[in-house]
Amino acid sequence: MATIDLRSDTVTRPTPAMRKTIAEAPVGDDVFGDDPTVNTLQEKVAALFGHEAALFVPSGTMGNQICIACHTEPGDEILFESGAHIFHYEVGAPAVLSSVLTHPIVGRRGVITAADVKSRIRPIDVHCPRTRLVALENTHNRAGGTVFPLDEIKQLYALTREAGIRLHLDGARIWNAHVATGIPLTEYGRYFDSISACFSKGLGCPVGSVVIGSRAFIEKADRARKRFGGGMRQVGILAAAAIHALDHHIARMREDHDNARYLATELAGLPGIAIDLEAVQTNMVFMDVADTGRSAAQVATDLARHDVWTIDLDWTRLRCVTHMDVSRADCQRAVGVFRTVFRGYRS
Ligand code: TLP
Repeated sequence: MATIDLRSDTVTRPTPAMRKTIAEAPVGDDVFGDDPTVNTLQEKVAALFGHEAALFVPSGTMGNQICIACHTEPGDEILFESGAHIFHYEVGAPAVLSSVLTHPIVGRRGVITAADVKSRIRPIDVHCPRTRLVALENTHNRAGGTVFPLDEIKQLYALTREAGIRLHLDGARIWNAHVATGIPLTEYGRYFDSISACFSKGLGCPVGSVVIGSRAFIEKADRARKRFGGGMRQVGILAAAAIHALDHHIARMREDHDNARYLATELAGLPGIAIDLEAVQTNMVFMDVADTGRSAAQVATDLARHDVWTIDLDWTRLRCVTHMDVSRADCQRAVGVFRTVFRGYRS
C-alpha cells in the first residue's frame, strides 16, 4: 500500500507541470540581482501583499531570522505567543544569531491580544531590555493551524505604532489563512512591518520562502541573507516553482481544509482521541491520545505500521496535516487505519 504521509505539508513533491516550469525557467546570478525569474517572483509577491519589495530566501526559518536580525539590536527583547515556531523550532536562533531576549506570552489557540502585549512592553529605563518586536504567526502551527483574527491584528498594529515597536508576521502558511477567511493578502500585508511566507508548505514547492517589507527593509534583509549564507545563484529554477504555485495552487488549498475537517470529524468520535474541533480551521488536525494510555510517539509508530504517517508533537499530542499529495480517498483510508489501531488498544 502507498504511504499516506500526514506528517507535514512540507512533504509535497513538485507536480509534472511545476517540474516543466522549473526546467524552462530563465536564470542568472541572483547574488548580482541578475536572475530574471527571481526578480519577477519578488515583484509579484511584493504586489500581492501591497509592499514595496520582497526577497527570495531558502527557508521559512531563515526568513524569520533575517527579519528578527534586521529589526533588533543585541540585548533587545522580542514578544510572541508561547507556541511560536520561532521559539520552538528554530534551534534557538533568536539568541544565537541576533542575541535577543525571547519573551513568550501564553495565548488562546495561538492568539495574543493587544492587552496581552501592552502589559509586557518594557518602560524606557536604563535597567531594562528594549522591547523591539512583536511576532505573530498566521496560521499558527502549534495551536493547530488556527487563523489569527484580523481585528486582533489591527489592534496589535495600532499598539505597536503607538509604542514605536515593530510587528512581524511568520506567515509560513498565510496562504491558508487567506483561503480560509477570504481576507485579501494585501489586507494582511497592511498591518506588518515584515512578513515571511513559505512556498514549500501547502503551496507544494520543493524549496523556498520570501521576506516582504519596505524597500529599505529589504535592502537590509539582503545583506542579512548574505551574512547567513543564504545568497543563492541561478535560483530562478526554484523561483519558477513558486510563481507556478502562486498561479495554480492557492485556491486548491480549500480541498486540504475540507480534508482536514473530514478527518477531524471522523476521528473525533473514536474512543481514546480528543480533538478540539474549533481549532480545526485550516489544514491541520491535532489530537490528544492520552486516553489510550500510550504516548503519541507510540500511536504514530502503530499507525505507521499500516502506512499512515503522522507526527508526535509532545507526549500526548499527534498532528495530521493535509496537503496536495493527500486525496479524500487517502483520508478515508487513513480513518480506517485509525479505527483499526484504536480498536486494538481497547481489546
Ligand atoms: N514548520 C515545520 C516544522 O519546522 C515544524 C512543519 O512541519 O510544520 N514558520 C512556521 C509557522 C512553520 O510551520 C515552519 C515549518 C517554519 C516557519 C519554518 O520553515 P522552514 O522549514 O522552511 O524553515
